[in-house]
Amino acid sequence: MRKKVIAGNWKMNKVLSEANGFVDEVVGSVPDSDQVEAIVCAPFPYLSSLVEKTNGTKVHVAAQNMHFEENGAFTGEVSPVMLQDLGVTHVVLGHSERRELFAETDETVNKKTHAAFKHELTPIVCVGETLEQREANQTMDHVASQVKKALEGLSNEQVANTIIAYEPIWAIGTGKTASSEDANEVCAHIRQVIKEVTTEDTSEKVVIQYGGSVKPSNIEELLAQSDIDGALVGGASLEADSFLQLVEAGT
Ligand code: G2H
Repeated sequence: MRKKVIAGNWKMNKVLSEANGFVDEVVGSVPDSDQVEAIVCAPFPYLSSLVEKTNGTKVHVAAQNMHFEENGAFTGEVSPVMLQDLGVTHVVLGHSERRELFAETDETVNKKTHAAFKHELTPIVCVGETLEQREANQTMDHVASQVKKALEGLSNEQVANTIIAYEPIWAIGTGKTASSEDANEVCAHIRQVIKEVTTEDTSEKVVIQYGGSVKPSNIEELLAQSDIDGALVGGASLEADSFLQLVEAGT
């Protein structure tokens, strides 16, 4: 039985006092359940403070990106060594906004998944199709290709510990959600692709999230699907009340 993983992706939002206030409110109220894991994906400047505040609680802290190199002349970048040193546990990789706006490629995502495991960070690898690709019936092939490339060269054990977030780009921040059946169909396909490149046992362990306009009113229906094991949530994760409702839905 896979646990549900609810990750709030704040993107480039909040100032430090708001980030701290959110976590202060949330840590005491997240359900004490082994069935659900709560993760806050915060901007780099807040990670240190949030790790300290969540120490010993059920809330995990994730970065929203990182470089694949450990150190060096990469002005403006943050390395996996730095994240590990801070006590960050997860890292979002290959979000469509990074792929579209910051030239992230399948190749760099793959380098980053390897770097994440090297530094004991759990990667949350984002994949998903554009509206054009969906309309051209390319969703399954495109997503399969992104998943295979992101996981290339990982051991089965590492794959089993990877979180995949399926986020159709046309559903991100638009208020449009894929129907729960459509989302599940793609998530099941992702599991099948993972099975083909690893083993059935490995594929059954992988947590596959859905992302794209998830909110308290649609989370239960999504989590009721056979292959949706959680959600990567943007807009609806910014308020503590809403985030807690989303986590509660996973219990
Ligand atoms: C998709 C999602 C979080 P939102 O990017 O990663 O954002 O829930 O606002 O669509």
